[in-house]
Amino acid sequence: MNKSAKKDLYEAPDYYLLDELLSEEHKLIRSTTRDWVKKEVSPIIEDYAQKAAFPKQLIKGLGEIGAFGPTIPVEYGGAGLDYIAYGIIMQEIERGDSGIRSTASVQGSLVMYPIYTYGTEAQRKKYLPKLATGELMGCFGLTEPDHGSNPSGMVTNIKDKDDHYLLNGAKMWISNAPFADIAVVWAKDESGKIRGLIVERGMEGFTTPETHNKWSLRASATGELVFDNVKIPKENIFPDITGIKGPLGCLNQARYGIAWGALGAAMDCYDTALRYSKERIQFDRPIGGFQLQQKKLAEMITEITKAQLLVWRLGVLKSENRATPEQISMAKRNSVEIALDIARNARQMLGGMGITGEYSIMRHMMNLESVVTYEGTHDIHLLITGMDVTGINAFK
Ligand code: TGC
Ligand code: FAD
Repeated sequence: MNKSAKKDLYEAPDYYLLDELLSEEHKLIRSTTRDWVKKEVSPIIEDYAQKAAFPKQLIKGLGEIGAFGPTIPVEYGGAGLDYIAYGIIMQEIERGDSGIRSTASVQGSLVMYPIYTYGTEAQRKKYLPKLATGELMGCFGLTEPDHGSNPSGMVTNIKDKDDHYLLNGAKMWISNAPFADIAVVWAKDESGKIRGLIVERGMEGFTTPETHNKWSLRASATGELVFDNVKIPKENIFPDITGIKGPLGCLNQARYGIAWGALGAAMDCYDTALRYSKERIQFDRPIGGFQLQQKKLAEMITEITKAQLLVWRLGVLKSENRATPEQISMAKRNSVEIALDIARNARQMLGGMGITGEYSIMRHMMNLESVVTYEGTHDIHLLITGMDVTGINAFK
């Protein structure tokens, strides 16, 4: 067995000197996050993934490194950073594990972002500072058992009962649900308009059964949200946003983070395979000396470099408020696709060792099967690009 297994020796590839595009602050944020991942995530993550448990003890540290709501203004407990910084944080965390990045994405992009963007001042003050530290954890309920890619068809509903709303329905595949203190939930009102509301754990009729037997994102907790005549105080609704553009607006934030994050997983797989290829001897030479293995490595670094440029440019556009949802879809889809390809090839390069938990590759590969599906499937993002370039809707 390779002696370096288990020890986190990660060195990030930067083939085109893209560090020169980053500010000193970006680099500082990156090294802080990278050090935290090496110290807190790498030593324990394989164990938690194997036993299919979420390492709750990481929540406090995630809050401390600014992973929860990095772009939310400081006055609400966020870090007030730009989108490159947010991307870098997601990249470094997912370099450790997609499930831990999921927790951060959901908290920042799918819970804090809608409360900040659509919420009342009272909702912002009540929830955001505690969400930023991890004192409160949130989840995001959009997907339903019969409405995944087509969330507009949702059947979860609210009825106006004068002094409160009555919420009924169910959400499925919800990250963080089993332990979340609050849920941002999307439901239809009597007129069929989609509304967003904040549901708190402890409200009567609200339960969050955990989803078991996942082969992917095993270190992330996934569950259902079940609403059986849950009384929601009127002050818990987002007042002005209606329609599917409300939740889709949040998805833009999270998909952007995934575009950077999946690249982190790809970079970890590449780095691991490169190191292994120089150490592993077969036929009296390092396997990295064989053309077939060099082809794999050369293609990996080419795709990583192209994707690094894509997400960097997207980050600039996003910081300038010029990134379109369609550009975000392209980057999410591309990063996850290349990450999955790289993980599969890197795994093969490690031979039998590649299937073990001694290395991170197989865990990344299995995690990425969720990442390619959630936040819009690979197909859905392709159709978004297709519609954007042709002007023709091929969804329905
Ligand atoms: P469509 O008719 O195309 O549009 C309706 C309205 O919405 C607007 N819109 C957007 N607004 C903001 N951002 C976007 N990305 C938007 N896309 C569309 C659109 O302009 C229109 O506005 P208006 O003013 O004219 O009303 O909507 P549709 O119902 O046909 O749906 C389109 C489609 C299929 C692309 C969309 O529904 C979709 O993206 N489906 C995929 C579902 C999805 O991504 N679910 C993710 C669930 S959350 C999750 O997976 C979290 S995992 C987290 C983790 O663990 O990291
Ligand atoms: P379906 O929509 O049933 O799709 C099945 C297949 O059909 C896919 O290949 C899809 O691409 C294809 N397809 C669908 N429509 C079309 C079309 N028009 N044209 C061509 N092909 C099509 N959701 C949340 O709300 N919150 C969360 O926190 C959350 N976390 C998740 C965590 C995990 C681990 C996973 C696996 C999912 C999570 N999701 C969450 C749900 C996720 O967003 C959905 O799984 C995803 O949107 C796809 O929906 P579906 O699984 O119902 O697949």
